[in-house]
Amino acid sequence: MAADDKSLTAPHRRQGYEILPISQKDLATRQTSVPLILPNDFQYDPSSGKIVKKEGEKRTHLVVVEEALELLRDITDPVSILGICGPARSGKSYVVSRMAGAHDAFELGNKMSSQTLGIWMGTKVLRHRKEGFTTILIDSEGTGKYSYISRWRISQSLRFTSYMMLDR
Ligand SMILES: Nc1nc2c(ncn2[C@@H]2O[C@H](COP(=O)(O)OP(=O)(O)O)[C@@H](O)[C@H]2O)c(=O)[nH]1
Ligand SMILES: [Mg+2]
Repeated sequence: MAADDKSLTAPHRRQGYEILPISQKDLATRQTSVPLILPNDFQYDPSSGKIVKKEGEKRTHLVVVEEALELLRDITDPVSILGICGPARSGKSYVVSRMAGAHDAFELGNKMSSQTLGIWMGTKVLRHRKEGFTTILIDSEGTGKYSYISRWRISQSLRFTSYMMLDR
């Protein structure tokens, strides 16, 4: 769903926000969200927008996705982060998609297992017209029985990601 659906973006406008692309780079126009942090045994393929399992690689740590960092480097405004974390299948991706002014800016789950892997970033940001700051939207892998990553690691990664971005 395009972010210019008037009924989806009316609440943003009322609060003084506009929804803008995070960057003018092609990737930001082709995809509504991109992975920011992935487990090391997965790789991002920017041409398809999918993440691919690296066969034979053991999962040992999380890695930052360079293509997502490149988009962040284009922001010149002061930045705030709006991230969501919690149990799988609790509507996180749906809520953060609505924050982006769309129905499905972040992939929605229809299985019991977590649909979102690692930590993802929206390619649309909210910009407050008067205050002049940019809010980046972050979605995260659900925690719980079917999750790959523990709740602790997700919340730590989100905190660390926010810290890195705000400290630029
Ligand atoms: N009816 C309804 N469905 C919802 C709501 N929030 C999420 N869903 C649906 O529930 C499923 C899981 O939501 P998702 O956002 O992917 O959950 P996540 O795993 O926490 O990210 C999806 O099919 C959503 O469309 C809601 O408020 N109402
Ligand atoms: Mg999700």
